[in-house]
Amino acid sequence: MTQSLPSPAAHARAVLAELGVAGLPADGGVAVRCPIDGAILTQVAYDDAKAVEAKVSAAVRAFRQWRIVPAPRRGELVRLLGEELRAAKAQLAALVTLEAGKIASEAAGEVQEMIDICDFAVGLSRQLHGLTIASERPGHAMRETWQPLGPVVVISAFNFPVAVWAWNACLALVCGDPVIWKPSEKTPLTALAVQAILDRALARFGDAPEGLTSVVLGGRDAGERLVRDPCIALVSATGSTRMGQAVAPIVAGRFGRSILELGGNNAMIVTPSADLSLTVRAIVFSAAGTAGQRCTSLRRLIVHESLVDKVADAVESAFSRLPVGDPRQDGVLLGPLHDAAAYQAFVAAMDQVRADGGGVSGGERLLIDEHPDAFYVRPALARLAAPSPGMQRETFAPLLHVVPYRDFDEAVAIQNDVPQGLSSCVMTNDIREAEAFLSAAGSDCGIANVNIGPSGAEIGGAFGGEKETGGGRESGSDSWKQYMRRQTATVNYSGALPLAQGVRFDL
Ligand code: UN1
Repeated sequence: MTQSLPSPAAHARAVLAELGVAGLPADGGVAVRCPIDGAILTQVAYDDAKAVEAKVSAAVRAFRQWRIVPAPRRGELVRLLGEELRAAKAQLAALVTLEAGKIASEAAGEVQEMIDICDFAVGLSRQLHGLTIASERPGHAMRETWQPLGPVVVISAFNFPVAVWAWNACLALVCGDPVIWKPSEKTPLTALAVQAILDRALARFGDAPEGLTSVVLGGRDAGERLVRDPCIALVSATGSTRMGQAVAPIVAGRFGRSILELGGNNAMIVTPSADLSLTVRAIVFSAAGTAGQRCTSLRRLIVHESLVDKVADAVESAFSRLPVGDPRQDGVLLGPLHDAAAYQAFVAAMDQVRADGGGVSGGERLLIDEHPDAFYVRPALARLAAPSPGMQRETFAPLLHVVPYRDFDEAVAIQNDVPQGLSSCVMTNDIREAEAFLSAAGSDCGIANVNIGPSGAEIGGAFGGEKETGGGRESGSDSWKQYMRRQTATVNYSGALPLAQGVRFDL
C-alpha cells in the first residue's frame, strides 16, 4: 500500500520551516530541483565575489580568537551541535531525502553519521596528544605539539550532502580551525539547514567568534575563489577525479594543504568458500543502495568461475524485485538518480558494456508516467567474459559489472587494475585468502573489507583512498592531524649551549 505524501515542494517548505531556515528568495534566485519529481523545491541566493571575500575575512578573524580557546571548550561547541542534531534528526533526514533522493533509512543513517562524528570529535578535543621526545643534548627537552592550522574550506558533493561536511567540520572545530562550507550546487538547502542547526548550538555556546562557520553558495567560480585564496589553510574536497585534478594543483601551487576524496571504482571478490546468502545481500545493498551514487558503491564483481553464473543469477533476480520509487515511501529501497545527466551517464555506461562485448540486464527507466521529469531506474547487471575498458571508469549509477576469475592472485590483480583506489572487499571463509587480500600484496585501496560490502564505512576509521581517489583521509583514526600544524619544540633548561650532532662552534 502506498502512503499519500505531500508534493516534495510542499514537504520541503514545511521541513525548512521546522528546521528554522529563513530568508530564501521568493524569486530571482537559483532554482533547487528535487530528484523525486524533478520539480523546483525552492530558490536560493548565490554568494557573489564580495560575499565570499567577506566570509573568508571573517574566518581569518575568527581563527585568531578560536585558536586560543582551550580545545576541550571547543569540543563543547561540537557536543552542543551533536545535541541539536539529535533533536533535528528526523527533519534534517527528511530534507536529505528531498534534496539528494536517498531513502528515509539511509538519510537517517547519514544524519546519524554526523552525530557519531560529533561524539568522536568531543572525545578528541581532550586527546589532541603530542609527543615528548628524548633529546640527545643534556639539559634539553623536546616535544611535538599540534597547533590549530587556520581556516578550512569543505567542498562537498550532492550524494552525502551533510555527513561529509560533519566529518571535516567537527574535527576542524575542535582542532581550532574556522570552517567555510561550499556545498554542491545540487544540495544547498541541507547546507543551510545544518548552518541553522549549528547556529542554535553556537547561541547556546555563547562566545564563539563571529564567522567561525559559514556557508558559501555558488557554482564553480565560488569554489575556485575559495580554493585560490591564500588565507585558506586546508581545502577538503569531495567529488569527481576531474574536480580534484583542478583543485589539487591550485592548492599545491600556493603550498596550501588539501584532502581529496575523489572517484571510486570499488570491487568485491567472491571466492568459492563465500557464504552466498550473505554475499548476495552485501552485493545488492552496496551496488543498488543510494541508487549506486555512493563513492563507495560496488561497481565491479569478480567471482570465481565455478560460481559466477549462480551469483549473477541471484543478483539479477534480486535487482528485478527491488522496490523502486519515491524514497519517502515505506518499503522503497531505491530512489531516483539525481538528474538527467546522471541518467545519461548510466545509459552511456550500459552502451559501453555492449560495445565491450558484454550483456546487460535491467537498466530500464521506470515510473516515467508518474514522474516524467525524474529518473528512476532498475539497477543493471553487466556480464562480461573478462575485464573491459568500460570497467576502468566510475559511473555514478546502479550498474554492476561481473567478471569471472580462475585463481585468487588473478582476482586481486583484476581488483587493483583500475585507476581508482577507494574501497574493496573479499567474501571468503578461507583465512589464507582473507589475509592475502589484506596483505601488502593484496588490495591497494584505502578501505579493504572481509565479508562485508565496500560501502557503509563507520566514522571511527580513516576514510579515503589511493591513486585517483586522491590520497586524502577524513573522519576517524588520526585524520585530525591534517587539521593542525605540527610543531617540534626544543627547550634548553641548562646553562650551556651544546649543539646537536656534536658540532663545535666556539666563539
Ligand atoms: C561518499 O559516498 O562520499 O562508507 C561517502 C560509506 C559512507 C560514506 C560515503 N559512510 O558508504
